[in-house]
Amino acid sequence: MSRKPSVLITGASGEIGHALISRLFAEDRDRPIVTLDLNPLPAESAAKVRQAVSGSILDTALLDGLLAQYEVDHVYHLAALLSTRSEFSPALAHKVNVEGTLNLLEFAQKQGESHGRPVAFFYPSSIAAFGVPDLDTKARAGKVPEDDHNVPTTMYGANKLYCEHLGRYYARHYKQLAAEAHSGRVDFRCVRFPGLISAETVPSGGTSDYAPEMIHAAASGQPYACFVRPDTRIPFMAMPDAVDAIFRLMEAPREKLTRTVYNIGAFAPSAAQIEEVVRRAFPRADITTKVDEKRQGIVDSWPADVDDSAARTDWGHAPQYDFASAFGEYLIPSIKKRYA
Ligand code: AKB
Repeated sequence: MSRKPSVLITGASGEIGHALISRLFAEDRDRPIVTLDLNPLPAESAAKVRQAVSGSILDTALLDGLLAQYEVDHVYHLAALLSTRSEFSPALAHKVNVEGTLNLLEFAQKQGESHGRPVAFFYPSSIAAFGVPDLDTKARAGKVPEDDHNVPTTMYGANKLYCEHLGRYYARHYKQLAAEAHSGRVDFRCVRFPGLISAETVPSGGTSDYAPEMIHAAASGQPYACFVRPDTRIPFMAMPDAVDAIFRLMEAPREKLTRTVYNIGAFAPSAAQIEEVVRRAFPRADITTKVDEKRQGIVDSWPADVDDSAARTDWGHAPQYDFASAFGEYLIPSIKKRYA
């Protein structure tokens, strides 16, 4: 039982969770962190949290138990089935991605009602929320703003887009016909992440995974067949900048935020450009291209880049790494050390 203001992270065993726990722990060791994931937390993360709960975000009894046990005022709801995985099990994806998010929003609403303060709720949406109809439109669209091309083709993208709206509903319109005001208990803050690349972990189940897979395979001496055409382009970001964006958004004064959902970008290389830097760093890399037309179709429906001017203006989004420094100063040196 902890009545100290606490943090709840779902999906904490995933890529973002790993980096987020390290940063939250480094910033404030006294703030209890509770995690919820089906998979066990890696030992390094487990050492930094108050309680690592093994369980599902669909288990409302478990969530009610956490509600009684902790005074949560920050939720980072990272649990999700990613885009490729979701296409193989769309109904399960809907359950986890939508019903799971609804459960967490309800949890945050109840927490806010019980301790009387708004619960800051971070939700990672994705460039998958976009759906660009064809490659000509993608080339013409350039940096796409948040409210354009919101017609995703994937179950994951549809889930993310809908949950963005659910979050806005809880933050601004919850039970709008009730006699007493109920909204405002959930302070919903969301970014649409581009593809993320971490030096420490390899993602699984996503469709932007070709970039991290290529570099980790090259560093570990494994052959890699890239599943998209060399000219394929979507935005990417180095993991430290993703975590930095989460912190900046969560720390921003509420009155500065003009939206609940923000695009964020950093760099937008083609697959050929990624392959070139990877080959330069690992001259013996065995990289080939074997296009998977279906996964290619998904990546082609995502924008080549995003307009993140609102994030830069409202809460100071300022990624430290561009394409050259993300690889040259962060990914390649750290990954070389990791696989040495
Ligand atoms: C995926 O590929 O599904 C994710 C994403 C772009 O949200 N990495």
